[in-house]
Amino acid sequence: MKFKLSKNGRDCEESFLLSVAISFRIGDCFLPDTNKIKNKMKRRNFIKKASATGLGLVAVSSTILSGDSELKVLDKKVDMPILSPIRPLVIATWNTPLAVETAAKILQNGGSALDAVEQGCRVEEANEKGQSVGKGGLPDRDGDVTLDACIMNSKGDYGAVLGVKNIMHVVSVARKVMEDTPHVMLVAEGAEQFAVSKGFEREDLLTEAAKKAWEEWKVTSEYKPIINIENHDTIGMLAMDAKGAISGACTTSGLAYKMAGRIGDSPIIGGGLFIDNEIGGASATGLGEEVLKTVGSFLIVELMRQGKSPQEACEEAIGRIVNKPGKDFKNFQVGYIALNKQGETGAYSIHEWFSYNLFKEGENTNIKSDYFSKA
Ligand code: SD4
Repeated sequence: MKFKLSKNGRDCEESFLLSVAISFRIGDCFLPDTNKIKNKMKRRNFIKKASATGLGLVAVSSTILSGDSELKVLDKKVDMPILSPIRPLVIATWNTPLAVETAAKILQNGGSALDAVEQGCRVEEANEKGQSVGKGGLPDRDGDVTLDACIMNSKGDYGAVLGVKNIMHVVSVARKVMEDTPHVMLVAEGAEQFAVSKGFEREDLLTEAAKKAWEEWKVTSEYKPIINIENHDTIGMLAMDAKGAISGACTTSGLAYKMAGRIGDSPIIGGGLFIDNEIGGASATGLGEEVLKTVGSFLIVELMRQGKSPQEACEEAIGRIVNKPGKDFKNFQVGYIALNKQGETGAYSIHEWFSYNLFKEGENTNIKSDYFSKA
């Protein structure tokens, strides 16, 4: 089947496949009006099929794809990603609807994935009810709330702060580290001083509720970091904006009643978060020590690079933890989320009750993750 294509209607020919692929990218203006509805339907079917394969060999004109008004169709075959209609897209750990909605709104208004993940994570940092992130996070064994956060952009830049006291929006401090310093990580007092120098205000992060919980814990003071299998709020968020750029962020107060100075996976590149804009991104939650020992988020992105789907990659990363000889994983949880460049997502955890929020095709849904430990 052939269409006539040109600026007005018209003087160059290409295959139906090409016209559909191009019309998806640059709108319907090249298709004759009378065929618009019919072709929209065909385009949808085509896109569905194409996005299942991820890559398609199509004939394209680089001029057309750039949106240039000088339209020339060159007989040139290139491998190009078939764009899927799912942008923008946001995925985040746990039941974090407001954070995801905030990120999604930024993307729907044409904002960047980087702004989306930063602003989305800030919602949870400010949510005092969340006991493992930001203000209201449970303290370490000495009663100090210390926060960890990191952020990565689509260029592969990374910034992180570790063990920071008195500053609520550590994800934004991490972004400042990434953008305004020659370093990638700042820790403890140095990070706090840097934050203050950038205009962040010091405040007490220990809420009455968290103080009460800590005082109750002190009665037994069982010296064992607690990892609650069912109830977390540490947020790892991945977003893809309208341009297809992927960014991610992760922010936490870490394990409740941890040793002073303990750092988990959340602020560590490749542990709690990894982004490679060519491939996709991944983020982790749960017992950070186990995530770090398997470099979980980096592993997932590398598995996707080798051709695994986000779901398969998350499952294999959980497998690397639970299949260690003699590993007793009954009392800890790890959960992963991932997305790839085609807009496919995945999630998997060791135990039941890990969930994630997904914003896709205009809908923000909390979804229960599949899991390994099914008695
Ligand atoms: C940590 N991964 O510090 C974090 C904790 C977490 O929900 O995710 N809690 O190990």
